[in-house]
Amino acid sequence: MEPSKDYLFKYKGFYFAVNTTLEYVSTLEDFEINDSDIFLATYPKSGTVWTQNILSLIMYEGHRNGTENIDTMERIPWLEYNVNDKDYAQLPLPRVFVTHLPYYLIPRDLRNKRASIIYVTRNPKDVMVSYYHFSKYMNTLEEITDFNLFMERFLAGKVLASSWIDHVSGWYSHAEDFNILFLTYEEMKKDLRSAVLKICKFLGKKLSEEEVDSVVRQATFENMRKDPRANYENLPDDLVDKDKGAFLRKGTVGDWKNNMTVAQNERFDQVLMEKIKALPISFIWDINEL
Ligand code: PPS
Repeated sequence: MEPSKDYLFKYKGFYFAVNTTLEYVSTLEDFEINDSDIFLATYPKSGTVWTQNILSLIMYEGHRNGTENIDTMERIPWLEYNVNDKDYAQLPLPRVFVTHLPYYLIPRDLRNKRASIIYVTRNPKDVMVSYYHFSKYMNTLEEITDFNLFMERFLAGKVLASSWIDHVSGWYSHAEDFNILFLTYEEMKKDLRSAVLKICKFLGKKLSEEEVDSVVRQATFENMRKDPRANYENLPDDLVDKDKGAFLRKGTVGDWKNNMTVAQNERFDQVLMEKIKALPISFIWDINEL
């Protein structure tokens, strides 16, 4: 079954939500970049908002010490969903953007190792389960209550951001073209401080011990959940159904085990596991493996 045109449109083989336009996304390959730009790229539900908050805390002292009350989404805007029609060329440098774009639709100038990209992946069973719950919460996504049906859509890449495996393998196999740092959700979960330090090193940002402590403290699941700047709670009511979930839902590793039946897990493995094993990533599937 094809996704409903009320929710998604396709551009160059990639599904976008209808809260952006084909005219706009088709300009992004020519989007002008600065060498100081930072792009956070992810497949949905892989730890985007988490890393977005970490980047905001690392880059902006006023966020770290609480003197600036700016929502992460405003601070680090979505490249392909420019909902407020901002002139991105006018943003102060260094600009930080977040995107779900595949490697082949990203601004062309990022090739030749210009600017900095951070790409975060997460084990795809947790991605899929998180996505399933998210599609009930987000009014811009088609709500599919039948998990089996949602899984088939996910496996076929007929969801926003298309195929998970194509997204991840595309970015990894073109790593040489970019100045890119790869992180996983699970390594952030295992040792958040090390992940923060890795990001600082990659971006050449020197923070004191206390500043790193402050970033780590404000980026834990529990603290982010309470932080209106970081938890996306200020999204307009027409965009989300606040009775049906939250951006920060469980924040753990292995929640797929509470959602997938044995048969569904077998089906998932049958379709994707061979390709997953070919990726240069050792996925962690269970919280006890951390
Ligand atoms: S989106 O819609 O693509 O931007 O979603 P994304 O932010 O990529 O993914 C949402 C999941 O990330 C979890 N999350 C966190 N986990 C651990 N620690 C922190 N601080 C954190 N912040 C967000 C969030 O809970 C979603 O996962 P699930 O499994 O649904 O809980």
